[in-house]
Amino acid sequence: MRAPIAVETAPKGAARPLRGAGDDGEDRRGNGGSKHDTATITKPKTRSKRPSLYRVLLLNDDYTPMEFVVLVLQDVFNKTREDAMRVMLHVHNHGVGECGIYPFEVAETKVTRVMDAARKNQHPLQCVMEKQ
Ligand code: TYC
Repeated sequence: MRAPIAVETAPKGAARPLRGAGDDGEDRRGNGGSKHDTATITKPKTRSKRPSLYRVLLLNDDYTPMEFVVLVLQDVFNKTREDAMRVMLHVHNHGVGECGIYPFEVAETKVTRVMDAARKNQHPLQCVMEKQ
């Protein structure tokens, strides 16, 4: 007759280590995840740079009606009637004036809209952009 083998058992509810010798590393969440799961955030190698800005300018001429210029400034550059009038008069008196400052593609679109409207209405109004 053999002697009974003593088996040491932890009391009910006692803490067990998460990972014991010989287990497979899977955690006990039952989702196949591992307690070694990691998320890696890599720092960009180059820093993102601020976009270059461009000034959009209106040029004076002797023929484009003042009212047309004011409407363009309101419509394309979202100016109030008062601001549009001020910019138009500045261009009229000084030959050139700033409508706004924008990233390249926005500036380009605004220049195109002004030039398209001028051509459509047969006015010689000129609008240009320059790197700030
Ligand atoms: N000089 C124009 C006139 O007397 C008005 C005008 C203002 C034209 C601004 C162009 O960008 C301009 N009718």
